[in-house]
Amino acid sequence: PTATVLGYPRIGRRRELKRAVESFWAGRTTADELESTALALRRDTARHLVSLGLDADGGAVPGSFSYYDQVLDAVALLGAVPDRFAGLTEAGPGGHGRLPLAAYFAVARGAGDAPPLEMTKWFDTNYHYLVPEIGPGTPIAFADDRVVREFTELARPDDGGAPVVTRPVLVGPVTFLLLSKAADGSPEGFRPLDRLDDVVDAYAGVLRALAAAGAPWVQLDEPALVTDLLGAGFDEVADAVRRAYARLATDLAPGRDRPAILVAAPYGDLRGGSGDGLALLAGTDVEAVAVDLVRGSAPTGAVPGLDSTTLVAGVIDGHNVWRADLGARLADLEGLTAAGAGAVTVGTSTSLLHVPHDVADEPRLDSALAGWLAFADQKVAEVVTLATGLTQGREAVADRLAESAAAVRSRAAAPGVVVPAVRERTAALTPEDAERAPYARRAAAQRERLDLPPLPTTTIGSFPQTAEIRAARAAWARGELSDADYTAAMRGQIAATVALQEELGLDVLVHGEPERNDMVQYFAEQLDGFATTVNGWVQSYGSRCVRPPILWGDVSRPAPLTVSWTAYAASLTSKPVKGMLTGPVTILAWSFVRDDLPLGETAEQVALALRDEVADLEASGIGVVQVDEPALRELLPLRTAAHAEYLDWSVRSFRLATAGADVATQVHTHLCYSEFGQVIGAIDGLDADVTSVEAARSRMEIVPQLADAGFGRGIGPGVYDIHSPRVPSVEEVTELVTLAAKAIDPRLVWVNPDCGLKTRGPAETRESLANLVTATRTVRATL
Ligand code: THG
Ligand code: ZN
Repeated sequence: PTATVLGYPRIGRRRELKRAVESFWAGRTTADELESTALALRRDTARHLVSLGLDADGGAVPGSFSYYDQVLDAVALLGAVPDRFAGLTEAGPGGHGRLPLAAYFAVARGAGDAPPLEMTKWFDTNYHYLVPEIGPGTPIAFADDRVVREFTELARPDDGGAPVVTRPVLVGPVTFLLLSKAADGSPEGFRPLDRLDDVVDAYAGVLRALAAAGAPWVQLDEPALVTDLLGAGFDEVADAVRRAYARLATDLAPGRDRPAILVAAPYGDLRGGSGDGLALLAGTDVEAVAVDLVRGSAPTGAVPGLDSTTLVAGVIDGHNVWRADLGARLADLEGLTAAGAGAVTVGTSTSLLHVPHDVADEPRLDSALAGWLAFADQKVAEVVTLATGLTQGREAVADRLAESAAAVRSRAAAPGVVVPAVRERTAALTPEDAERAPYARRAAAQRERLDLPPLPTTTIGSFPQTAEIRAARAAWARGELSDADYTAAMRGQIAATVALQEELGLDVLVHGEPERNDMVQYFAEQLDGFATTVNGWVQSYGSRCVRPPILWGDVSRPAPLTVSWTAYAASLTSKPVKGMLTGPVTILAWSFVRDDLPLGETAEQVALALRDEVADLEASGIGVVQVDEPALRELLPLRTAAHAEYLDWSVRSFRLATAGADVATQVHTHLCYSEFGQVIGAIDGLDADVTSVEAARSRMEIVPQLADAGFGRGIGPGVYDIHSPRVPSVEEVTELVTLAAKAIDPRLVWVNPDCGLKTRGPAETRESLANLVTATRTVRATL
């Protein structure tokens, strides 16, 4: 094929899959009903992609469906199920343990006492995958032929509709193992990659079965080649790739024993690390290599072996929503052909999983802005246009090139894209704007102002978002609830949350955030420079989705964002109330960011808007302000060489947001998703007075790490794992608080849950927080 995409959203344009899966979980539908809904969705999707211009018969349409997660799918394919779920498997083809649908979801979500696989961020995206647990004895075989069945269902449909010959997409064997962690109880020194030969053998079985079913192509995703963050150096990854693809590509006869193989290396630069990943792949016998030409660089000179390999040139951004400059991209493609690539296929830089379905589903977007955007469907059309231009010449697509050029021009000149007052303010910033007074002075002033007990207790900010709260917000959004009634409803919630915290005896209170749908969307809705969508859902994990705002212009704050809610809460209590803001890095990480301004500069603009909000909170009498940065780790570049620059602008933007605060104002921050190792220095660099972090599951592991790094400010390691409905006992919390107070100066320790309580139920929240306060009082008495 001359045009393809590396993957397509699977949740459905109206989140059909989410609804079907959640209804199965709730017991409202059977596994068979779920399977048939999913089949209909896969058929519609594949035929839709053909209608957008992808070939129906050559493997151009990706078979990238998943019920929950593509890494979990690989676990199921291999039957690589941790022991605690072994009882849920049944015998599949070849007698290996296969997961029925209910068991597949149990591995993702936990079952009874068996905790689910851990979840973590997928490369530098807001998508989360499930972390496989691989030990020396974990079963690994070709255990489940779902991928073959899904191919056959579309290639030979039984609904009388048009067939589509798809290209099944699997996580590649090397990446699968590098994303895995060693199963508990593995011997010292064991690494999942030690099981490469077993995984490759199983994949060989899959490829044989796909060839037998008539699949012309298979796609194996190996983004491990573009990152330095998976704990293996280039030489080790290269060695694994050579071994894996010698067995899969060389030993199996193409066409007979296997489909043609496309190895995809999305999310980064295949050539930008310590070795040349493109030359490595071109040197194997795989038929095609997909490179990310948005993040990565194109080959300029000859690459040995590339003349006999198809290059899938990822020139259309799968990670962002801007309409491409097609003329410029066509020039890039023409350059590739000139540089000696064999055949060139036009593709996306990554799967389109990370963008919403269709701009046409956004009736409320400003029409000029809509014209600058490309969601998944528009991107498929762009790829098809470029392929036509490449094979038939520019004249064949002259109209579409002209439209694209006009959109690019209109965007560059549009009001709001560049706002001189915003640019002047960032240009005038000085290093002092990012500096607060020395910590010792701040700490003394804050002690005097806040008068907190040792081991102060607090929460991370959000309280349970009950059905009642969500219904009120939705009714208001639909115009069915007046502003006054909505304000009254939210104030009622805030008053109840404040009363609850006083009753429980917490020391620093919050208002509970009933007015916020999402901690980024809430701010984006109120800041100039952002737009929000109605149907722009993107899968975050499993059935959960987010609607990332679109940051299209210079950012400013037309009016205070949070002050009225926080000040209302403060008016109800004599205890300190903490103002709650989302930090600049997280606002950027969870939005679609502009591609016409360096991220660091956009971060400065957001930081200054937040700085003004901090000042307004202070002016209304608020003495504690928290600026959350849960995504600090997520945006860490995949290449180590780029870390210093990133950490520099990200830390600076947080400091710009907070450094205007008075010495007596206590600045808090909050980080989640563990994996703090690479950002410990940056956590210190934020210079917050108090930092709360996720720590319960790792049993306070981060506290000694911070102590070793010389961290000397307030630290609140989470003592209550809010990802589970379990109520932690007083004994458990006592033990964790004691552990923390031994690992670092106890005068620095705060006691709080791991994260916000928005997803928890009211009853378990009350009970858990009561235990947290009781435990803290016990430990206080021993100090
Ligand atoms: N906001 C955004 N991104 C995030 C988080 C967030 N990424 C990381 C983490 N938190 C992901 N966690 C979640 C948790 C819950 C949901 C989504 C991501 C969720 N979504 C609702 C759903 O799919 O039903 C829809 C929410 C809505 O109505 O807006 O529950 O907090 N941006
Ligand atoms: Zn958190």
